[in-house]
Amino acid sequence: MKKDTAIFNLIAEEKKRQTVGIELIASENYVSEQVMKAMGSVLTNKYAEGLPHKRYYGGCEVVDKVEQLAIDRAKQLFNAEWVNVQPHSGAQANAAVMLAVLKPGDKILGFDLSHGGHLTHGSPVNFSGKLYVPSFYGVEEKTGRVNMKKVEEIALREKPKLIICGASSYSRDWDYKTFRKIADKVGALLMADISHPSGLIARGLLNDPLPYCHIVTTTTHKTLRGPRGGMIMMGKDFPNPFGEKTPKGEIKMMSQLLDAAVFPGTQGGPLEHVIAAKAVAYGEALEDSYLKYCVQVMKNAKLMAECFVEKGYKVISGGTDNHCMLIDLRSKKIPNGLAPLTGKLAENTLVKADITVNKNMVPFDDKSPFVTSGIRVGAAAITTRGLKEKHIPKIVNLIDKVLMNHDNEKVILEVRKEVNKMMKDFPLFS
Ligand code: DSN
Repeated sequence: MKKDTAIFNLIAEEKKRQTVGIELIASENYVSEQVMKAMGSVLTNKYAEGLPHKRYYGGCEVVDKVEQLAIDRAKQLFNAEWVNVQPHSGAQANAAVMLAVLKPGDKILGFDLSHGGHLTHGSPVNFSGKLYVPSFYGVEEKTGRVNMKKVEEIALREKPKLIICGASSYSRDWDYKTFRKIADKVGALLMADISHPSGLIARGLLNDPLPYCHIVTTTTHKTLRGPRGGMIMMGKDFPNPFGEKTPKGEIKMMSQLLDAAVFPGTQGGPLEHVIAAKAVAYGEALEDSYLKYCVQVMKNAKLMAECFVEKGYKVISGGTDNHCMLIDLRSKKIPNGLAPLTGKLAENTLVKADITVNKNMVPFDDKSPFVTSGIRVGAAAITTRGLKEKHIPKIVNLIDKVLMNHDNEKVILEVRKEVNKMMKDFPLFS
């Protein structure tokens, strides 16, 4: 077989891009070499539809042990009674939950996408908004925070069957206890999607949804620092409230509905190589060094938000409790004659200086999702590289310098050189 130089040259190019730049996309991180090795292993060759020891294929005795280890470590990490580690992504995990607990046309209540929610929480362009009938809560314009009284009002009015808490760009912690009270009041099930802060939650640094939410989903590749993938968990399994029975006439447990919704409901063969990499990442996340990492992520993010505020940027809600923040660029004063900032312009200009962020809608945005008025910034990836508080003001200064000179290629090039020089001190790959 001929070596595929086209692809391997591109992989080398991407490796260089990841190495020389400052990565601030809040949903990205750098996995360890052993996580990558597990993903690139012979486990990719194996079909294993089903669950450990209940497969539809022969030869699964080794992958059974791999998947069981992933399950056991995930349970230990999150203090969960039940987990399914097979979802290929967070979207797949959420699709499986909805298939398990809803019928088409049922009502759901989620966090508004334009306020920081996620596509799979009821957006009209996503299966969740096409198959189910969504309503939304958002943040308050003044505080940038979710107001639980408003959530309750909307829940009482809409009577959803499923309430979803969790976000893809919200910098504050969640009041899962009050969400559960509201869910109980309206007879809804409660799901938390903790994809973004799951690592920080696992290590006890943020509120824990597992005692309060019926079902919890997460991706595995953000703060959790594992391979791209998803997972579904329950703090405690419970008899399904829909009366679905086993062939023997017993009420099925919720775990049975969820397992069936993952496979055969929404997926085929599990990706055992990715599940092995998840197991490695969960093992790493149980170590003391990962707790230290999470503490540093939060310190870096908090300081970064403060530095942006000091420079005159509006950080939604005024700061952050977790790893990320959302910046509304509209109120930043810019030099005379310079075109106003948008998320798109900021993202495109910063990338020329090897600083990567993503444009993001901000609450009450007047621009389209392709332009946006904001950027989302996170500290998970740079903290993996080893950056600490002393580096944060410098990064914010560099970002500000680029944005305040976004028409000046010379200044952008100077910043790029500084970025590349700075990141040389934080080698990533051996
Ligand atoms: N795209 C992910 C994020 O960036 O948060 C969510 O799916």
